[in-house]
Amino acid sequence: MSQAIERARTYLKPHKKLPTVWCGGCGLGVVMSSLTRVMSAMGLDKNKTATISGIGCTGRLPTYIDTNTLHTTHGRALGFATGVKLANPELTVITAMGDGDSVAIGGNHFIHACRRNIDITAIVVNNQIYGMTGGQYSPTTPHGKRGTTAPYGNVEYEFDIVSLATGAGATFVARTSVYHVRELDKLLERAIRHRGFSVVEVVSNCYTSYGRLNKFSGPVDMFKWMKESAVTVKQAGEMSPEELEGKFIRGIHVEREQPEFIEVYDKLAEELAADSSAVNQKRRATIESYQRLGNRLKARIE
Ligand SMILES: Cc1ncc(C[n+]2csc(CCOP(=O)(O)OP(=O)(O)O)c2C)c(N)n1
Ligand code: SF4
Repeated sequence: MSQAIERARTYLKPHKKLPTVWCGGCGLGVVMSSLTRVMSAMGLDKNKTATISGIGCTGRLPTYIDTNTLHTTHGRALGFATGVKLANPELTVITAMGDGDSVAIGGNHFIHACRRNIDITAIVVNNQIYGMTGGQYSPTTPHGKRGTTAPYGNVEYEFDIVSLATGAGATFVARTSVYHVRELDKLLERAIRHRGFSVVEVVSNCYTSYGRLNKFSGPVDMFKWMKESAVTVKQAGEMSPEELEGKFIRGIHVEREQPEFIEVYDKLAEELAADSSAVNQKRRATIESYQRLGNRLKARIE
């Protein structure tokens, strides 16, 4: 075993039995090994790192990682992560969520975390289905594809997670797949280093609950699909919408600076504490504005 792999393995809990609970050929193992490689390459202090998930096959990921970990409720990884980060801003906080976890039941938390720009990294493993519960279609199941709840093909249209995160204001947004492992390592590291809310969508495969229903011959066939369907941001810039049909665009989509939520919050709190008269003035102004509103309403009623 190479030294790099040995170092990465130290980021796995020693008492956890391997192999994992995941099905053979599932992309989740690729995501976990990439994350541990990146953690070890960055030398992340395990005691100063928190890996947090909701529920689902992806939700099992932190249970193997040897940092502070939280396996929370479905759709609430980012809610818990926000609390953890606010309580201890020193921590590097990473969440791992499935597509259902992040943009179905957790959709509201997702868009507001993007908007808030809190320094958390969100890894969204998009296998295009509810894997754990047996293949119900999710918000990223492509139109026309089958799920157990869409036996004749999905009549809804799918979310584009990158566009959703971008529109909601995330300051780092990237996408790759479990086929593009080296890129995955690079993007995860870049996202973790980014100061603000970062999203890495990882297109993955669930042969058990999605592939079988959609005529893939096995997990390898799904990796082949990823290889053939991915185009880089640069290539996409030179392609027509027709040529981009059925493709996904990998690479960095957004990378920009914006003051981070906790920094802004702490600065404001400091300023207000330093100038208590400003607090009183603001309170007075608020009370007066409510009084004026009350008087106007009263006058209307009379
Ligand atoms: C509040 C609540 N609703 C529903 C469930 C059932 N449930 C467990 S996992 C899951 C879907 C998981 O799909 P996804 O988030 O895409 O993750 P994957 O398993 O594909 O990694 C659902 C609906 C639950 N555990 N809690
Ligand atoms: S059900 Fe799908 S997502 Fe879950 S472990 Fe199996 S292959 Fe992976």
